[in-house]
Amino acid sequence: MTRPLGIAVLGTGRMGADHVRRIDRVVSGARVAAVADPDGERVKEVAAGIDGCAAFTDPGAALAAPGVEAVLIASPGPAHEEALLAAFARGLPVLCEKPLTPDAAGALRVMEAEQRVGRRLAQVGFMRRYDAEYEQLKALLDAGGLGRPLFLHCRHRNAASPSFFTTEMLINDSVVHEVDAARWLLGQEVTAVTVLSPASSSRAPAGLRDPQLVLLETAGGVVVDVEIFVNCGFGYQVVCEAVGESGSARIGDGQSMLVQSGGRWGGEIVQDYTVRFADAYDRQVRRWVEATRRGEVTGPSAWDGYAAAAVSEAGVSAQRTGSRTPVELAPRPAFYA
Ligand code: ISE
Repeated sequence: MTRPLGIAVLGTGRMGADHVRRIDRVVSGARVAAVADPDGERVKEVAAGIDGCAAFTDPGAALAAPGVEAVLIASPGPAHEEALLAAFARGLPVLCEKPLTPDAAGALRVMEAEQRVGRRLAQVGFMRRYDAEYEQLKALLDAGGLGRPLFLHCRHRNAASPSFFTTEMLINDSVVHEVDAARWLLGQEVTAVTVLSPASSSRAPAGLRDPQLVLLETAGGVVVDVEIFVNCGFGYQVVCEAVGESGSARIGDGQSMLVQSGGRWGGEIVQDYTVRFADAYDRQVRRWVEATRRGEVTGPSAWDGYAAAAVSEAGVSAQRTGSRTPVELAPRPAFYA
């Protein structure tokens, strides 16, 4: 293929608009052929200035638009299943923002539909797998550099949560990243989840239980603790320390310029995930475009999306009951081996 890959972007909110900009200006070999969003004004604004980009309020119309050969789904999680099934029906490869679906049953239906097509079409947007520091930590663990892993200590902090954020979303929208990162880094499934909630921060909007401590247990006996704090106020931080039998390694401390002046020293804390993970998002979309042009799917699969959704479901139940909750995972189909 010599001409650019025509992509339809579904959802032009914050992430969708960022992906449109990325495909249009950063990634070569691809172009935005269509965009769709229920907000008619917004979608027109996002399409304006992009050559040959059609704007729709109906996602189905965007998939059917001339020149569309692949789809990037960046609409809210509850809209993903319908969009994935519509893309599969047209045989279109998809990069779907996380979560694949908010619930495990929906993710199972997505896997079944993909298997009916008979070839892999979906990649899930777990972009941390494309972050340089995460890649380094994965390489170290895979090479046995820390010995057998025992713990992952994770911190995931957002400056502030959006107005629509719910207590459940702390798990299925935020901690879902640590769930995928833990599965990927360790090569092990998560088997049980426990959630502890301290008294909520006074910065948390009314009704939101924030922060929380989420404990994941894995099949190989690793314990992963995640502090999730989505209204920490001071910036965006994602830290992961792996502890093994022969050492530890930590990523995410941020390496901004160190300034010493006026009797003080310090640097800047990034405020946002689109900044902290900008390179990872670029690399993710670039590799997806390259693989799609070769007719391949190389990134996290619908199985990874399903496994993360199953852990999230156990996590939300653990939030409600306060009890340690086993993860119910269907057997992995050979299709996703
Ligand atoms: C958001 O959707 C993301 O994916 C961010 O990476 C995460 O930090 C944030 O908590 C989520 O709401």
